[in-house]
Amino acid sequence: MAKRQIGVLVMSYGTPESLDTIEAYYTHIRRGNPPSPEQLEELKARYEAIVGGFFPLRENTNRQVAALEEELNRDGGEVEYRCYQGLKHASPFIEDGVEQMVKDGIGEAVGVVLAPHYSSMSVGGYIKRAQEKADETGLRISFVESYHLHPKLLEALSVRVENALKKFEGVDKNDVRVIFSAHSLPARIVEMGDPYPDQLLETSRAIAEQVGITNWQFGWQSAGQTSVPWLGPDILDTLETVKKEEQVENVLVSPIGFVSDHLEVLYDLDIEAQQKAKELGIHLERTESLNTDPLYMQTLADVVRRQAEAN
Ligand code: FEC
Repeated sequence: MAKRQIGVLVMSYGTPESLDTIEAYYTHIRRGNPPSPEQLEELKARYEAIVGGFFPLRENTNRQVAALEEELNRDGGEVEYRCYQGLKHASPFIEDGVEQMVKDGIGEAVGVVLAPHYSSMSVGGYIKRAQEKADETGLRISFVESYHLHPKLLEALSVRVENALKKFEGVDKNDVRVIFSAHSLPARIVEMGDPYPDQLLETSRAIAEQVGITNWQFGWQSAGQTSVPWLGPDILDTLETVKKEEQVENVLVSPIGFVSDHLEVLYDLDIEAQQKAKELGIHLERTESLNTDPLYMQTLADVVRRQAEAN
Protein backbone atom coordinates (compact mmCIF):
# COMPACT_ATOMS: atom_id res chain seq x y z
CA MET A 1 0.00 0.00 0.00
CA ALA A 2 1.29 3.48 -0.87
CA LYS A 3 2.29 5.53 2.14
CA ARG A 4 0.31 8.60 3.12
CA GLN A 5 2.31 11.60 1.89
CA ILE A 6 2.57 14.76 3.94
CA GLY A 7 4.33 17.82 2.59
CA VAL A 8 6.39 19.92 4.98
CA LEU A 9 6.87 23.54 4.04
CA VAL A 10 10.11 24.52 5.78
CA MET A 11 10.23 28.29 5.82
CA SER A 12 13.31 30.40 6.39
CA TYR A 13 14.46 33.98 5.89
CA GLY A 14 16.42 33.54 2.65
CA THR A 15 19.67 35.15 1.55
CA PRO A 16 20.99 36.58 -1.75
CA GLU A 17 22.39 34.19 -4.39
CA SER A 18 25.43 36.43 -5.00
CA LEU A 19 26.74 39.95 -4.41
CA ASP A 20 24.94 41.07 -7.61
CA THR A 21 21.56 40.07 -6.25
CA ILE A 22 21.81 41.91 -2.91
CA GLU A 23 19.85 44.86 -4.34
CA ALA A 24 16.90 42.70 -5.41
CA TYR A 25 16.95 40.91 -2.04
CA TYR A 26 17.07 44.17 -0.08
CA THR A 27 14.27 45.62 -2.24
CA HIS A 28 12.14 42.59 -1.40
CA ILE A 29 12.81 43.01 2.34
CA ARG A 30 11.73 46.66 1.93
CA ARG A 31 8.45 45.54 0.34
CA GLY A 32 9.40 46.71 -3.15
CA ASN A 33 11.16 49.98 -2.18
CA PRO A 34 14.73 49.91 -3.50
CA PRO A 35 17.41 50.90 -0.96
CA SER A 36 19.37 54.14 -1.44
CA PRO A 37 22.87 53.70 -2.95
CA GLU A 38 24.35 54.28 0.53
CA GLN A 39 22.12 51.67 2.16
CA LEU A 40 23.01 49.18 -0.57
CA GLU A 41 26.75 49.79 -0.22
CA GLU A 42 26.50 49.42 3.54
CA LEU A 43 24.73 46.05 3.25
CA LYS A 44 27.15 44.81 0.56
CA ALA A 45 30.06 45.73 2.80
CA ARG A 46 28.54 43.67 5.63
CA TYR A 47 28.16 40.61 3.41
CA GLU A 48 31.69 41.06 2.04
CA ALA A 49 33.02 41.28 5.59
CA ILE A 50 31.50 38.01 6.78
CA VAL A 51 32.76 35.67 4.14
CA GLY A 52 33.83 37.58 1.06
CA GLY A 53 30.54 37.18 -0.75
CA PHE A 54 29.68 33.59 0.17
CA PHE A 55 26.22 33.36 1.68
CA PRO A 56 26.25 30.81 4.51
CA LEU A 57 22.52 30.90 5.19
CA ARG A 58 21.72 29.28 1.83
CA GLU A 59 23.86 26.20 2.44
CA ASN A 60 22.79 26.02 6.08
CA THR A 61 19.10 26.09 5.18
CA ASN A 62 19.66 23.42 2.50
CA ARG A 63 21.36 21.21 5.07
CA GLN A 64 18.70 21.83 7.73
CA VAL A 65 15.88 20.93 5.35
CA ALA A 66 17.63 17.75 4.15
CA ALA A 67 18.41 16.71 7.75
CA LEU A 68 14.81 17.33 8.83
CA GLU A 69 13.44 15.20 6.00
CA GLU A 70 15.80 12.39 7.00
CA GLU A 71 14.79 12.68 10.65
CA LEU A 72 11.07 12.69 9.83
CA ASN A 73 11.34 9.51 7.76
CA ARG A 74 13.85 7.74 9.98
CA ASP A 75 11.33 5.38 11.59
CA GLY A 76 9.98 4.24 8.18
CA GLY A 77 6.38 4.51 9.45
CA GLU A 78 3.15 4.75 7.49
CA VAL A 79 3.68 8.35 6.50
CA GLU A 80 6.20 9.68 4.03
CA TYR A 81 7.18 13.28 4.77
CA ARG A 82 8.44 15.37 1.87
CA CYS A 83 10.15 18.65 2.73
CA TYR A 84 9.97 21.76 0.56
CA GLN A 85 11.74 25.04 1.10
CA GLY A 86 9.82 28.30 1.19
CA LEU A 87 11.93 31.41 1.70
CA LYS A 88 10.66 34.79 2.82
CA HIS A 89 12.91 37.02 0.73
CA ALA A 90 14.64 34.79 -1.83
CA SER A 91 13.98 31.99 -4.27
CA PRO A 92 12.39 29.48 -3.81
CA PHE A 93 9.86 31.83 -2.23
CA ILE A 94 7.19 30.59 0.19
CA GLU A 95 4.65 30.63 -2.67
CA ASP A 96 7.01 28.56 -4.87
CA GLY A 97 7.26 25.90 -2.18
CA VAL A 98 3.47 25.61 -1.92
CA GLU A 99 3.10 25.51 -5.70
CA GLN A 100 5.73 22.79 -6.03
CA MET A 101 3.95 20.60 -3.46
CA VAL A 102 0.70 20.88 -5.37
CA LYS A 103 2.48 20.08 -8.66
CA ASP A 104 3.95 16.99 -6.98
CA GLY A 105 0.47 15.81 -6.06
CA ILE A 106 0.63 16.60 -2.35
CA GLY A 107 -2.77 17.31 -0.80
CA GLU A 108 -1.95 17.85 2.87
CA ALA A 109 0.90 19.73 4.46
CA VAL A 110 2.39 21.18 7.61
CA GLY A 111 4.31 24.47 7.65
CA VAL A 112 7.13 25.23 10.07
CA VAL A 113 9.51 28.20 10.32
CA LEU A 114 13.20 27.93 11.13
CA ALA A 115 12.74 30.42 13.99
CA PRO A 116 11.42 29.18 17.37
CA HIS A 117 9.57 32.30 18.60
CA TYR A 118 6.29 33.65 17.26
CA SER A 119 5.68 37.24 16.30
CA SER A 120 2.91 38.46 14.04
CA MET A 121 5.68 40.37 12.25
CA SER A 122 7.94 37.37 11.73
CA VAL A 123 6.44 33.86 11.81
CA GLY A 124 2.93 35.30 11.40
CA GLY A 125 4.03 36.87 8.11
CA TYR A 126 5.41 33.58 6.78
CA ILE A 127 2.20 31.76 7.71
CA LYS A 128 -0.05 34.36 6.10
CA ARG A 129 1.74 34.09 2.76
CA ALA A 130 1.77 30.29 2.81
CA GLN A 131 -1.92 30.10 3.76
CA GLU A 132 -2.90 32.51 0.97
CA LYS A 133 -1.07 30.44 -1.65
CA ALA A 134 -2.45 27.20 -0.21
CA ASP A 135 -6.02 28.56 -0.40
CA GLU A 136 -5.44 29.57 -4.00
CA THR A 137 -4.06 26.18 -4.98
CA GLY A 138 -6.32 23.97 -2.85
CA LEU A 139 -3.59 22.62 -0.54
CA ARG A 140 -4.69 21.66 2.99
CA ILE A 141 -2.06 23.10 5.31
CA SER A 142 -1.69 23.85 9.01
CA PHE A 143 1.19 25.42 10.87
CA VAL A 144 3.51 25.06 13.82
CA GLU A 145 3.52 28.56 15.32
CA SER A 146 6.33 28.28 17.88
CA TYR A 147 8.45 25.72 19.68
CA HIS A 148 10.48 27.95 21.99
CA LEU A 149 10.14 25.69 25.06
CA HIS A 150 10.58 22.31 23.39
CA PRO A 151 12.77 20.25 25.78
CA LYS A 152 15.18 19.17 23.03
CA LEU A 153 15.62 22.72 21.81
CA LEU A 154 16.29 23.85 25.38
CA GLU A 155 18.79 21.03 25.83
CA ALA A 156 20.65 21.94 22.62
CA LEU A 157 20.80 25.60 23.64
CA SER A 158 21.80 24.84 27.24
CA VAL A 159 24.67 22.61 26.11
CA ARG A 160 25.89 25.47 23.93
CA VAL A 161 25.86 27.88 26.85
CA GLU A 162 27.69 25.38 29.07
CA ASN A 163 30.36 24.78 26.42
CA ALA A 164 30.88 28.46 25.71
CA LEU A 165 31.18 29.27 29.44
CA LYS A 166 34.26 27.01 29.50
CA LYS A 167 36.01 29.49 27.19
CA PHE A 168 36.28 31.91 30.13
CA GLU A 169 39.18 30.11 31.74
CA GLY A 170 39.51 30.60 35.46
CA VAL A 171 36.28 32.63 35.67
CA ASP A 172 33.36 31.35 37.74
CA LYS A 173 30.31 30.80 35.52
CA ASN A 174 28.29 33.27 37.55
CA ASP A 175 30.90 35.96 36.93
CA VAL A 176 30.13 35.80 33.21
CA ARG A 177 27.15 37.93 32.14
CA VAL A 178 25.11 35.84 29.73
CA ILE A 179 23.09 37.94 27.28
CA PHE A 180 20.41 36.00 25.40
CA SER A 181 19.62 37.86 22.20
CA ALA A 182 17.17 37.98 19.32
CA HIS A 183 16.29 40.16 16.36
CA SER A 184 14.64 43.40 17.40
CA LEU A 185 11.27 44.33 15.92
CA PRO A 186 9.35 47.61 15.77
CA ALA A 187 8.35 48.51 19.33
CA ARG A 188 4.65 48.75 18.44
CA ILE A 189 4.42 44.94 18.71
CA VAL A 190 4.28 45.41 22.49
CA GLU A 191 1.03 47.43 22.31
CA MET A 192 -0.27 44.82 19.87
CA GLY A 193 0.08 42.18 22.64
CA ASP A 194 2.51 40.18 20.51
CA PRO A 195 3.94 37.10 22.32
CA TYR A 196 7.49 37.53 20.89
CA PRO A 197 9.17 39.34 23.85
CA ASP A 198 7.61 37.00 26.43
CA GLN A 199 8.48 33.84 24.50
CA LEU A 200 12.09 34.99 24.25
CA LEU A 201 12.21 35.62 27.99
CA GLU A 202 10.68 32.19 28.65
CA THR A 203 13.39 30.49 26.58
CA SER A 204 16.11 32.54 28.31
CA ARG A 205 14.78 31.72 31.78
CA ALA A 206 14.50 28.00 31.01
CA ILE A 207 18.08 27.81 29.71
CA ALA A 208 19.41 29.77 32.70
CA GLU A 209 17.65 27.33 35.03
CA GLN A 210 19.03 24.28 33.21
CA VAL A 211 22.58 25.64 33.20
CA GLY A 212 22.29 26.92 36.77
CA ILE A 213 23.16 30.55 36.12
CA THR A 214 21.67 33.68 37.66
CA ASN A 215 23.87 36.33 36.04
CA TRP A 216 21.92 36.80 32.80
CA GLN A 217 19.80 39.26 30.91
CA PHE A 218 18.08 39.62 27.58
CA GLY A 219 19.25 41.94 24.78
CA TRP A 220 17.92 43.00 21.38
CA GLN A 221 20.11 43.02 18.29
CA SER A 222 20.09 43.87 14.57
CA ALA A 223 17.37 46.56 14.69
CA GLY A 224 16.40 47.96 11.29
CA GLN A 225 17.29 51.45 10.12
CA THR A 226 13.78 52.86 9.86
CA SER A 227 12.02 55.93 11.24
CA VAL A 228 9.89 53.94 13.74
CA PRO A 229 11.19 53.00 17.21
CA TRP A 230 12.51 49.44 17.60
CA LEU A 231 12.64 47.28 20.71
CA GLY A 232 15.74 48.06 22.74
CA PRO A 233 18.15 48.64 24.24
CA ASP A 234 20.39 47.35 21.48
CA ILE A 235 23.07 44.90 22.49
CA LEU A 236 25.84 47.38 21.61
CA ASP A 237 24.41 49.86 24.14
CA THR A 238 23.92 47.05 26.64
CA LEU A 239 27.62 46.15 26.42
CA GLU A 240 28.49 49.75 27.21
CA THR A 241 26.04 49.92 30.13
CA VAL A 242 27.15 46.69 31.77
CA LYS A 243 30.79 47.66 31.53
CA LYS A 244 30.40 51.25 32.71
CA GLU A 245 27.71 50.81 35.34
CA GLU A 246 28.36 47.27 36.59
CA GLN A 247 32.06 46.74 35.71
CA VAL A 248 31.21 43.51 33.84
CA GLU A 249 34.31 42.13 32.12
CA ASN A 250 33.12 38.81 30.70
CA VAL A 251 30.11 38.49 28.43
CA LEU A 252 28.66 35.48 26.65
CA VAL A 253 26.10 36.25 23.95
CA SER A 254 23.64 33.49 23.13
CA PRO A 255 21.53 34.42 20.07
CA ILE A 256 18.53 32.23 20.90
CA GLY A 257 16.30 33.92 18.32
CA PHE A 258 18.38 32.50 15.45
CA VAL A 259 19.05 28.92 14.44
CA SER A 260 21.77 29.28 11.85
CA ASP A 261 25.03 31.02 11.04
CA HIS A 262 24.19 34.05 8.91
CA LEU A 263 24.68 37.80 8.63
CA GLU A 264 22.96 38.71 11.89
CA VAL A 265 25.24 36.40 13.84
CA LEU A 266 28.45 36.46 11.79
CA TYR A 267 28.44 40.24 11.29
CA ASP A 268 26.28 41.84 13.96
CA LEU A 269 27.75 39.74 16.78
CA ASP A 270 31.09 38.36 15.59
CA ILE A 271 32.31 41.60 14.00
CA GLU A 272 30.28 44.55 15.27
CA ALA A 273 29.62 43.50 18.87
CA GLN A 274 33.10 41.97 19.14
CA GLN A 275 34.63 45.28 18.03
CA LYS A 276 32.57 47.15 20.61
CA ALA A 277 33.60 44.68 23.32
CA LYS A 278 37.28 45.16 22.44
CA GLU A 279 36.93 48.94 22.72
CA LEU A 280 35.32 48.49 26.13
CA GLY A 281 37.84 45.91 27.34
CA ILE A 282 35.23 43.14 27.59
CA HIS A 283 36.02 39.47 26.89
CA LEU A 284 33.11 38.53 24.60
CA GLU A 285 32.23 35.03 23.41
CA ARG A 286 29.20 33.73 21.53
CA THR A 287 27.46 30.37 21.67
CA GLU A 288 27.57 28.22 18.54
CA SER A 289 24.58 28.27 16.22
CA LEU A 290 22.25 25.26 16.11
CA ASN A 291 22.59 24.65 12.35
CA THR A 292 21.91 20.90 11.91
CA ASP A 293 22.31 19.86 15.56
CA PRO A 294 20.46 16.52 15.85
CA LEU A 295 18.54 17.84 18.88
CA TYR A 296 17.27 20.74 16.80
CA MET A 297 16.30 18.40 13.97
CA GLN A 298 14.47 16.18 16.50
CA THR A 299 12.67 19.26 17.85
CA LEU A 300 11.46 20.21 14.39
CA ALA A 301 10.50 16.63 13.51
CA ASP A 302 8.54 16.30 16.74
CA VAL A 303 6.54 19.51 16.30
CA VAL A 304 5.84 18.71 12.64
CA ARG A 305 4.61 15.18 13.47
CA ARG A 306 2.38 16.45 16.27
CA GLN A 307 0.90 19.06 13.96
CA ALA A 308 0.30 16.43 11.27
CA GLU A 309 -1.40 14.14 13.80
CA ALA A 310 -3.60 17.01 15.04
CA ASN A 311 -4.93 17.54 11.51
O1 FEC B 1 22.36 35.94 6.20
C1 FEC B 1 21.47 36.48 5.53
O2 FEC B 1 21.63 36.70 4.33
C2 FEC B 1 20.15 36.89 6.10
C3 FEC B 1 20.25 37.22 7.55
C4 FEC B 1 18.94 37.69 8.17
C5 FEC B 1 18.17 36.98 9.04
C6 FEC B 1 17.10 37.83 9.48
C7 FEC B 1 16.16 37.45 10.40
C8 FEC B 1 15.15 38.23 10.86
N1 FEC B 1 14.82 39.49 10.40
C9 FEC B 1 13.76 39.95 11.11
C10 FEC B 1 13.12 41.17 10.95
C11 FEC B 1 13.52 42.17 10.08
C12 FEC B 1 12.83 43.42 9.89
C13 FEC B 1 13.56 44.16 8.99
C14 FEC B 1 14.70 43.37 8.61
C15 FEC B 1 15.68 43.76 7.72
C16 FEC B 1 16.74 42.97 7.32
C17 FEC B 1 17.77 43.38 6.36
C18 FEC B 1 18.66 42.31 6.23
C19 FEC B 1 18.17 41.24 7.08
N2 FEC B 1 17.03 41.68 7.72
FE1 FEC B 1 15.87 40.57 8.99
N3 FEC B 1 17.23 39.06 8.87
C20 FEC B 1 18.33 39.00 8.04
C21 FEC B 1 18.77 40.01 7.22
N4 FEC B 1 14.65 42.17 9.28
C22 FEC B 1 19.90 42.21 5.35
C23 FEC B 1 17.83 44.73 5.66
C24 FEC B 1 18.95 45.58 6.14
C25 FEC B 1 18.93 45.79 7.62
O3 FEC B 1 17.96 46.38 8.13
O4 FEC B 1 19.85 45.28 8.25
C26 FEC B 1 13.24 45.58 8.48
C27 FEC B 1 12.42 45.51 7.21
C28 FEC B 1 12.03 46.88 6.74
O5 FEC B 1 12.94 47.67 6.36
O6 FEC B 1 10.84 47.16 6.77
C29 FEC B 1 11.52 43.83 10.58
C30 FEC B 1 13.38 38.94 12.10
C31 FEC B 1 14.24 37.89 11.96
C32 FEC B 1 14.29 36.56 12.81
C33 FEC B 1 13.18 35.64 12.45
C34 FEC B 1 13.35 35.02 11.08
O7 FEC B 1 14.41 34.40 10.80
O8 FEC B 1 12.42 35.18 10.29
C35 FEC B 1 12.25 39.05 13.11
C36 FEC B 1 18.39 35.56 9.47
